[in-house]
Amino acid sequence: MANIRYITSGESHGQALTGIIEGLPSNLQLYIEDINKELKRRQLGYGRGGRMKIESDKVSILSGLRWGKTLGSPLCLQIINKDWENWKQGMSNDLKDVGSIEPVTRARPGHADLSGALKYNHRDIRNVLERSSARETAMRVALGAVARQFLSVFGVTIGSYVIRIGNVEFEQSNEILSELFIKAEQSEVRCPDQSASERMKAAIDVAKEQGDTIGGAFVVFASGLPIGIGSHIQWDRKLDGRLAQAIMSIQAVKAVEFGIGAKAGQLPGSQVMDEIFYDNDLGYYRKTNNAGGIEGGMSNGMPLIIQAVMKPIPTLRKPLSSVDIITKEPFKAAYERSDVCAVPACSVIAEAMTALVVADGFMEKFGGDSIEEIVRNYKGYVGQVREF
Ligand code: EPS
Repeated sequence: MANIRYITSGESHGQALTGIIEGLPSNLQLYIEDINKELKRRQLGYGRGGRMKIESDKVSILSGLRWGKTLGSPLCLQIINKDWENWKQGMSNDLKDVGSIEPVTRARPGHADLSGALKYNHRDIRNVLERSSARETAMRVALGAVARQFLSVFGVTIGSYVIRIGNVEFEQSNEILSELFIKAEQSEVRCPDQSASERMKAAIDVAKEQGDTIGGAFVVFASGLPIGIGSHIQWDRKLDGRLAQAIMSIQAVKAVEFGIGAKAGQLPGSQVMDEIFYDNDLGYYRKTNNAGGIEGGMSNGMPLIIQAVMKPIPTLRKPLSSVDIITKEPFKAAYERSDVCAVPACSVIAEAMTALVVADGFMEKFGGDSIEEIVRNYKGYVGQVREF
């Protein structure tokens, strides 16, 4: 059903990540520097491990773009893994390199390792972990950056901020989303509040000292959506369902909520619904946004507010019990290189996934093969709603 389709390939220590995205209109101006800017945002964040010192992700566009504008044909994106230099034999596609590095046989709890090895019949867990690694999300951010540039034509902006690391919370107020975002961009943990940021960094330091890892939660928002992206008429057209799947698919995400989310189950209906008002200038409007901008599976004109939870990264320096898949002997897992906390990066990835879903919803609603045609359709519809 998707109007915009995309797929990624690539192993964490392989040659490159690639992505193909199809269904975008022609004549859309794309700025590669803006894609690279998003890639850089994903690489930041207090608590990342040694790998981020090796990589500095840059995208190349191999097809679908001519003289800065899309052709309407599939775009092919590529990000080279710099770490590949250190893995040329270990991750080679040539039979002659068989056995050049030791197989990984010790399954890490909380990873795809054990289920993946059994399902795909691999005696070397590296064949699983190389793809299950969150390295793959670099390409999703690049694809999302393309979707963002499409959405910016219609004034849609997407941002995020971190609200929790471990037990340290940022108390949310009614501050304007764009201002929260500007402050988050200045924080090493992407939290809008300076004192909470310091406490979050301290919590990451404690986890690191203890050989442990730490998770958290963040908010993703999208402003400027017209009313009616997504639909109530069928389960798989609902915008919240589509966003939930997209964000839940990010490695280590364990919960996705809209608006007040789980709290809605604890309050009476009178305190949950957003009452409707009308003003000659504003049209229909709400004073609250408990629904997070979606009612009946459709955008309702209020900003989309999504909250998501990331579990702690499962690669720990602190030993955990597991079993060797060859000898079946118990062992204590111990790994050197890993991120301690990737919640700030995860929020940037969730922005990208949100952009891809919303762009897909735009293509569904406004159709068209060229950007000019879509803009015409968009303006016609927005005018219709205004005059309703
Ligand atoms: C990851 C482990 C670490 C992270 C990696 C995800 O990589 P390595 O095993 O090479 O040290 O740095 O994240 C990235 C490479 C990235 O670009 O985000 C894992 O096991 O998922």
